[in-house]
Amino acid sequence: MSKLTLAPLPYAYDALEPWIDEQTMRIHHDKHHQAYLDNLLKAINGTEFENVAPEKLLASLAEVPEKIRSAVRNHGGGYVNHNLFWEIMAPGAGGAPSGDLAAALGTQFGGFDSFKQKFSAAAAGQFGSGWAWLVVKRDGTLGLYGLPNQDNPISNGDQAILGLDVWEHAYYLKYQNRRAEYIESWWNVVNWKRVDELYRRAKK
Ligand code: MN3
Repeated sequence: MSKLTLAPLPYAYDALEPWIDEQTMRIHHDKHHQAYLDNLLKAINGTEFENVAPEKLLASLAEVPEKIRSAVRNHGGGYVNHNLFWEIMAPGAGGAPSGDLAAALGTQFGGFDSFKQKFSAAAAGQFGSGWAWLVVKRDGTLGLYGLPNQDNPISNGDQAILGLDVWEHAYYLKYQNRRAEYIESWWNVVNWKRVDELYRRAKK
């Protein structure tokens, strides 16, 4: 049996108000995230992969048997992606990063505002369900792109340090079809301290 569990949110359900509403956080974490975990467990329990970290499975999907590959990709991706999502947000956060990450964003994207604009555009332009990602590539440089569904950058060999969920379940209750407004609001809850930690860890 896999030992994976759903960690509680690192803050209260209403802590990200008014940017992300309590009901959305409750359903998103307790129902959607839980379902990704449940379905991942259904796929891997009783197989030789039940004690393999889902990140490791996502990093080498080709080696996962076809029978459970889609489940691992979609539900394992959903499980891993949301673990990151909760921790890169925090109440009273937002603003701009500092330190090494700020410098790298400046060099690679022409400054923080320009990075923000490009990341928002990737999130807004993701057709249908998916995520916008800021990643550290194998060579240590940053990358920015959107991916469909629950695909995680680790399947491309990249380490995600920031992700924005643009599935409708992430914003529809409060923002309905106004994805751009959700994206704009989301910047107010980005936990740059945590993103910078993930950046420095990924660079090692
Ligand atoms: Mn989601």
